[in-house]
Amino acid sequence: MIKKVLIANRGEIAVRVMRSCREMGIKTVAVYSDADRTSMHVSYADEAILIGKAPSSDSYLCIDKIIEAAKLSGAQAIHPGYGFLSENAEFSQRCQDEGIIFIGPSAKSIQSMGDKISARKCMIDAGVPVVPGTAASMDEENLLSTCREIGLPVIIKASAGGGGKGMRLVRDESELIEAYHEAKSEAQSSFSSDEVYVEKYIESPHHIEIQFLGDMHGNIVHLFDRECSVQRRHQKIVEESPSPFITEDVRQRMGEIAVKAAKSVNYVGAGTIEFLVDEKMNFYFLEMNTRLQVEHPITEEVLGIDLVKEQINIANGNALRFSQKDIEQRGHAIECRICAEDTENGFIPTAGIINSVRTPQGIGVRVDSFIYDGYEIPIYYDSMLSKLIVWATQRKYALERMRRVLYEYKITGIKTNIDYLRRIMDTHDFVNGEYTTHFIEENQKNLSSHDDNEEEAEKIAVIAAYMDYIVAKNSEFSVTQPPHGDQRPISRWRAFAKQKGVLRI
Ligand code: MV4
Repeated sequence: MIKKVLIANRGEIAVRVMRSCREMGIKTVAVYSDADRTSMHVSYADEAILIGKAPSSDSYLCIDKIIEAAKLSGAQAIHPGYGFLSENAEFSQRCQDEGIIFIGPSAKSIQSMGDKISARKCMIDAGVPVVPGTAASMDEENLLSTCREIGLPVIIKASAGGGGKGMRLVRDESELIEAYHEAKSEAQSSFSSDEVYVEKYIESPHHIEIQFLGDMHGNIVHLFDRECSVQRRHQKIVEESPSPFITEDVRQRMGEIAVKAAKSVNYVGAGTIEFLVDEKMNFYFLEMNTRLQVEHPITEEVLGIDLVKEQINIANGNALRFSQKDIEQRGHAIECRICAEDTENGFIPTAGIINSVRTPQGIGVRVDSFIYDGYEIPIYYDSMLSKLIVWATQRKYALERMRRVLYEYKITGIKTNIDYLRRIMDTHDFVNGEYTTHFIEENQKNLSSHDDNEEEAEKIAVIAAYMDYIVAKNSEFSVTQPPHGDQRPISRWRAFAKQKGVLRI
């Protein structure tokens, strides 16, 4: 029985994992870097161990230090979260060799799914539909003939890749050789492997994934779908469940295929199978993720299942606590990723001190976060600060709720993408649930901020006028500054509002 878990991660996911541990009566051990002394995951845990300098390579990616911390603290298990060592086969193996439970699949599973060519091969053998393409590493001699067989356009991908790196789209035969060499050299420098393969390019696909769980007794269940097509440069921004695109019939078939895929590799733990879904709702295996994913909460909200608890239950060697017929999607969930970034300046990450946080609350609202008033965001890690998750009985109500909580969320001191997310929630295609992976590029105009200035000026004018009225009526009333939002003095609001021509008094 696991009584103490070391969480080999930081940020919101470390806190998220600890919350489930606490409910289960399991002690938690945090590990942290120099830059994370004041991080929330450190204060939340029962114990915390400093493991090194700020760069991840000296701390959160250091297998030896994390194993040592587990031994020092007497933790029987390690939860890797997402990112960092979560899909590192060597780490999973080291845990096993040291007699520590890795809360995740075996090194073998991680390895075979990490290599995209071998993953494709596994899936073909299992009878899972994959994108038409090559079954082996691509060499230059067979390149042209293979691409003619598949038919243009094709996409060249790195076998060790994922997430868009080392990927090249080829629409014309004349571009083929150059794209091939570019993909190869990018793959080499990013992943130290220049193995590439070729797939038919699916135009305007949806990115839809199926969550599943497998135990050590051979039981596998799928946990339905998540629509993840709102992405920018292969970074997901918004996810929702169920997908507004697929029909019940396609959803059932995708679920069954996911179970078949997981069974064929004797999968143990929580995993996700990603599909590309074309306009005709044909779906093709894309990748299998062998970790708990950032967007897992929308599945939890729709199913009422705590995925971290299930992971721990599986790691304890217990059988799954439910069967497929017990699992039903109820209502609709949306997640927005709140990031410290400047959406007006190429989405560059913004560092600095958070002055204040007003966190949304209320029915159907969940905030997975690790920020607090006065917290300084280190420059060394991911820019994601929190995840805003809403649930409601229907999609349209979930959308209304998301708009409301994005309004309520106020983070001052640093720039965030909250206004950008609000614009996504107001974009026609998102509102109607009619979007593909091209949503962000197709809506760049709607999503840029120029409209906001007018709206803001109007609000400022109203506030300024109201303040004037109060001051005139009662000179004892002290007008200072609002606790949140615009921290400029009243005089500057007035000047700004006047300049905009919206203030008449
Ligand atoms: C594709 C594709 C179209 N056809 N493969 C992007 C990242 C990596 N996970 C796979 N990706 C894609 N693979 C074929 N055969 C289009 C994409 C793609 C994409 C996929 C999911 C979400 C967003 C995307 C944005 C651009 C391209």
